[in-house]
Amino acid sequence: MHLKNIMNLFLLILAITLVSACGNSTSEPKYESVTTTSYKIEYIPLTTAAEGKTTYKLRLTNKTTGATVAGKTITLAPTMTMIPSTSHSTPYDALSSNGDGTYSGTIYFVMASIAADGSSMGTWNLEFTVDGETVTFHPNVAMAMGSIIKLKGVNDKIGSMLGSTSRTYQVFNDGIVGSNAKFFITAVDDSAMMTFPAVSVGTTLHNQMNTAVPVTDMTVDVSNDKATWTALSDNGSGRWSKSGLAPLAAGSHLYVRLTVNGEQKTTDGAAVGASNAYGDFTIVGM
Ligand SMILES: [Cu+2]
Repeated sequence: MHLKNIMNLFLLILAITLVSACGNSTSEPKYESVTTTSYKIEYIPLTTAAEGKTTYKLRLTNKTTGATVAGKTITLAPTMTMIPSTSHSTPYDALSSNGDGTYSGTIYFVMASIAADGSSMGTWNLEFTVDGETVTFHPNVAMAMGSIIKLKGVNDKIGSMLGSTSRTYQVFNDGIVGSNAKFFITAVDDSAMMTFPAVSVGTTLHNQMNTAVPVTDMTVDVSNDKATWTALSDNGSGRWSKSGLAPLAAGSHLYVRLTVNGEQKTTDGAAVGASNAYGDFTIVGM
């Protein structure tokens, strides 16, 4: 055989190998998994873990038999270990059993773990417990535009190492599509940033003296021009929504104004002024 023919044969074999490798990729991908005494637990991302709303599933199987295990209660305790030393939590929804051994969950990350330049800002620890057995996953959480707005209380404070600090409210993009806006709104409620209750009328917050502060009056307004404002409906449990808005095209802005118990929240915790009176979601194309 000529050298050229040998080369051609080699390329042909290489091509066949690549095609068959691609053919195999239709089988289910391997997910990150951890085993406990009784179970194998797989973490199945449904969206790329990122600042803001992130959805995922867990799959629970019997470690010995490989059978799927449905109907269990799996609890979550998320914490971010910050560089250098502090730590905090983030809001999340309870996991629900899908009946087939998978469990669906949503985490609303208040912070990315990877900076825009790729450097690490800390580590997220997603600690799941089932039947007293605990596993921890550490997904990298990317930055994401248009995923979260943070607004601060002015006289609305929580405790801190310095005595008190402005309470931060998180307005999460829970679905801004077409002419519909859905938000999930939470607030920090303790000095260690470990509790993030969902905020609606009826929620009880706590001030810097740990005195209960019931939310008796709350409005969430949106605008695309900062002139005409439309109020969202309070669906309870921190879920706010409005349909029939002016079309929310990619690249446009949706301004958000938040008032709780008569106090309008601001981007910096200072009194309402010309530039700090509202948050701004930049609409990202889907
Ligand atoms: Cu953090």
